[in-house]
Amino acid sequence: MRTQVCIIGGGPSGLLLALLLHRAGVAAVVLERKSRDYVLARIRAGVLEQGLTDLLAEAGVGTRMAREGFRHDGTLIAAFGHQIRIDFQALTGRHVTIYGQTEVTHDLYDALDAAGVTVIHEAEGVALHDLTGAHPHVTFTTNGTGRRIDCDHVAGCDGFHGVSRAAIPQDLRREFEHVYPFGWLGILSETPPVHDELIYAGHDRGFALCSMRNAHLSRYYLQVPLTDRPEGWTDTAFWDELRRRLPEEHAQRLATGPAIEKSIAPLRSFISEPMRHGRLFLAGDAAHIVPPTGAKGLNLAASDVRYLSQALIAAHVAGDDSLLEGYSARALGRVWKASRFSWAMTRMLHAFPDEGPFLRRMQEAEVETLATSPAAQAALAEAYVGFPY
Ligand code: FAS
Ligand code: PHB
Repeated sequence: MRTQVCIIGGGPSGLLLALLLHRAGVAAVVLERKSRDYVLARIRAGVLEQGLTDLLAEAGVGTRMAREGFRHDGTLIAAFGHQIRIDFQALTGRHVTIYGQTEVTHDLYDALDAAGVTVIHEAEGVALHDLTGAHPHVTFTTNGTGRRIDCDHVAGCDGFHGVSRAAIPQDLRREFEHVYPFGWLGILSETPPVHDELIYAGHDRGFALCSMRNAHLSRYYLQVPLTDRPEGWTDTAFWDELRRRLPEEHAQRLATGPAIEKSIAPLRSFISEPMRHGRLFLAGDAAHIVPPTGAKGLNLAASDVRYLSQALIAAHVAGDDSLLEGYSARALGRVWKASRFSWAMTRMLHAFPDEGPFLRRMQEAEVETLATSPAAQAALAEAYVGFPY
């Protein structure tokens, strides 16, 4: 088989890239390790920056999102006795949209099916070859049969645990990592959200986040030790702990019910440079991971895909490789700024008992500053709604 761009990974990065390329007349094939059902069963991000919603609309997959997504003009930061509403609209003129990543993935799959773009599922043993030579190609197996795709470029959209990043020789990669000493226990419940906007709550007992998917589906998270397991938390224990970490007025209003999904995700900050090696270009979690405190993971995948799709289209349609040459530096510029924001939000609102009372007072001072400084609130709002592409 031959194509122009072979995309490794059928998550949001790979699927959106395939759709944008197809709409510009650039041929692409997506190789996904898992089944479609497995990919569609994942519960992940929920907050979409305007840059992402605009890109999805441009890709022709904005209709259901516009109908079912929720526009949020602000969020609540609750810590150290303060409740600070960050007014995105007043401070930046922009908003975010609440629409689950699962729904984005559904919409992308539907659009790719309608466009007739090939997505090969359960592709095993994907390997990248001749990335700096004249015949870049990808090999893999499906149902035990060895297969090969010859291509002009490879897009590594296969997430943190994929194979693409490792195809860049170790001595050419610079990796930056910070692992946080806790995880997030997340649940999904068929209950009305506790508040009409998200609540990011800091407490001596640990961080809590109140999010949602729609008026009848809530998403909650608790900071938990890395040694915890989801099965070690009963629903009752979860709800009781969430109430302890929320301001009283919200705790009293909390509607509880059975968890329909319960999982623990570790938190890390990770960036691998460069995001290019010969004919291979990385996008999304394949190149970087952020703690979800800033709601940036999916949104950074989107800006990578915007830049990479523009570069590949220029190369294949106009024969201009200049954007490909500049892709890694351009993408990393936005990645580092969003990574700093995600790290700062995590540091401000989580409990770090091993770091002693000085850090706790620094966190308190940061929240006090946020409560009293319009400039500090504007800086948080600017980063949260998303830096310009
Ligand atoms: P993805 O990991 O989504 O997709 C990569 C795809 O490549 C997967 O489908 C995988 O099966 C496939 N793949 C892997 N190896 C392969 C191989 N060798 N061959 C072929 N295919 C291969 N972000 C937020 O903003 N907010 C959140 O709340 C949030 N929660 C998260 C919770 C969890 C548990 C995780 C893991 C991530 C979370 N994220 C969150 C971040 C997440 O949304 C990512 O940023 C987003 O999925 C990035 O999309 P992709 O780059 O497409 O990577
Ligand atoms: C979510 O709804 O899953 C979510 C929202 C905001 C975050 C992280 C996760 O910062």
